[in-house]
Amino acid sequence: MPKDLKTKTVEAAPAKPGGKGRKAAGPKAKTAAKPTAKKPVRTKPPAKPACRTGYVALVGRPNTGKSTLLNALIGQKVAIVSDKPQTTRISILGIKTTERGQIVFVDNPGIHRPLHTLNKRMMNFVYSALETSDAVCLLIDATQKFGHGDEFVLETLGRVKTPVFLLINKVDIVRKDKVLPIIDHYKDLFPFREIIPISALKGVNLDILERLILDLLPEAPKLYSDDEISDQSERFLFAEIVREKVLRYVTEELPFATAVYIESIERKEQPDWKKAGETRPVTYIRASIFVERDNHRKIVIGRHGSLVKQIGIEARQEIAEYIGHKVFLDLQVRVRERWRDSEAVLDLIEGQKA
Ligand SMILES: Nc1nc2c(ncn2[C@@H]2O[C@H](COP(=O)(O)OP(=O)(O)OP(=O)(O)O)[C@@H](O)[C@H]2O)c(=O)[nH]1
Ligand SMILES: [Mg+2]
Repeated sequence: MPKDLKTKTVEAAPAKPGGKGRKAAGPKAKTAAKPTAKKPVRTKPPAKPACRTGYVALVGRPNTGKSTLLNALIGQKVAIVSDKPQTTRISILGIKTTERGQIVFVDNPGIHRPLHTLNKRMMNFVYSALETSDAVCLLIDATQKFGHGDEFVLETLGRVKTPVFLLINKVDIVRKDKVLPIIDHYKDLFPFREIIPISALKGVNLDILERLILDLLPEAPKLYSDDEISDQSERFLFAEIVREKVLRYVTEELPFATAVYIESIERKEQPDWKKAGETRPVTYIRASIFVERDNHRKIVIGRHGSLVKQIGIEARQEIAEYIGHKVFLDLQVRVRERWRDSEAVLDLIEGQKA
């Protein structure tokens, strides 16, 4: 890969006050303007800065913190997060509207070598995000050693023609002296526009990232209204919330072999027993958790149904908080053999996003 020494690096920690950073204009400013004007001066209103808008793809190996970053940048939970790899399965938009413009972040599945049809579809989301975005943020995990997976990621980026930021994530849990060798290693591997150590979890350097992205986005009108934050439907979000709770409790093969399908969402008005004659909204949700084998089903159900009950409690609470009223959640665990290779099941699950 070409060497490019122009890659710029942002410091891990913000400059200390009084340190080496650029100083604000001091007393000099006082002497700058002499009141000499005799003629009336027509002051033009300052030109409104151009609105900058574009798509920014978040890519990287599974588990590097892309969805955590998306949520931190938007300031609200848009994508689910887990400590299991391959959590995100389809691209999700997070729309950030600021005074300077609109950044449409595209969270993606982690880059990996695909085995099942599900994984091929996941990678297709990554490829199309890379092709259609105005900039790319490649996240790496500062706690992980460079390996074959990272080589594969860099190969995948070979097709990218737009600026690529390298974000060294999770710097909150590595010693500062571990970050510099990572920067040194990566800057010779790809012509990154900038290399920025960040912590998606703690919000470190995200303001700098946002500013640098806006600097390079094209001047264009906004694509979404100011109050829109994502492109996903409520239905898809609810399915994802259930899946996030499943991922919290399952291990080994199961995180990869589980999918969630929302069968129905029904909103009803029910008599409010606190206020005579009035009603209150209640939402009834029926959801299926798909697994591939009967032993998977037994694990997800748990002893006397204890695990599926716990998953249901946590998902119901979060969904109720999101919609702001009472929710009933009916969860069924169903076996769908080899669903990861079934176009029909995959269509069903992806179709929930529309
Ligand atoms: N300490 C620390 N942990 C982080 C940070 N960012 C993410 N994590 C953790 O890393 C794990 C993976 O985070 P995700 O946001 O789901 O990662 P992802 O890249 O979206 O993963 P996939 O969707 O599987 O590709 C979770 O346990 C997060 O809490 C960070 O800045 N610091
Ligand atoms: Mg993710």
